[in-house]
Amino acid sequence: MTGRFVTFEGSEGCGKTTQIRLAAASLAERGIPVFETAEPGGTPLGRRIREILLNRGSCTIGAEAELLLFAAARAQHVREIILPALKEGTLILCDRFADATVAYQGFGRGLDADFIRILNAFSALSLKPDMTLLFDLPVATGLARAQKRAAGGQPETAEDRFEHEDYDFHERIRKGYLTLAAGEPDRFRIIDGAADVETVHREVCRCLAELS
Ligand code: Z5A
Repeated sequence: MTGRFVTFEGSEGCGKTTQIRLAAASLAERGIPVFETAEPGGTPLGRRIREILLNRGSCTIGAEAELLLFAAARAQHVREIILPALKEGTLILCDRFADATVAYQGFGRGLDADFIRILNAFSALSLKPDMTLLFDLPVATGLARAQKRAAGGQPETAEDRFEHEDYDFHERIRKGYLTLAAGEPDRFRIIDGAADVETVHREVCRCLAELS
């Protein structure tokens, strides 16, 4: 039996982490076993890489090194966690995956798109999600949410690396995701991330129901 692999993607403050938790809880309530994971993270190595990426003050990380760190975390995550879980027939909900590398390091940082495609295929063993939910919302709305969250004293997240980037950087990421979605309409579902949490959750459930 093979499982299903669903990724949650979007730009800053899009609400995907909120939604992955709600989706996992509602699937579990219905007795559907689900495994929730995230990138970078998901393995001990991934969590250490995440700490390096989070720790903005500790050392300089150039765009190329940043790309390779995300790829290294993914290589371990796919081999150690994702593929074995898929082989067991698990439904995996993953907070960001290879599309984030194309959007952030490709469209955002301007690194070579062809090289990123090759690196993504290498690190992910060419694994593609069965479905990708893209939470799309205006950049200003997402950044305002992230600022509100930061002001609320929630712990620093990796997005701090990116939230100090200029507005155009975030616009490029949004455009990058929408370009990816347009190129693979069978895999992507675009969800209005600006709607309220309950409305977005209903839409997520409707999309996930397509998998059964
Ligand atoms: N990254 C990369 O560059 N390359 C890669 O290959 C990979 C990742 C895999 C991941 O860090 C960072 O790494 C990410 C891209 C980069 N940087 N950014 N941006 P992360 O996982 O820690 O950060 P994140 O991906 O941005 O996720 P997040 O911090 O969990 O944010 P979110 O998923 O977009 O949103 P949220 O936490 O669910 O919600 C944000 C706030 O808005 C929060 O206070 C919520 O309560 C609120 N919220 C959520 N939904 C709503 C709605 N519907 N209405 C109003 N308010 C809402």
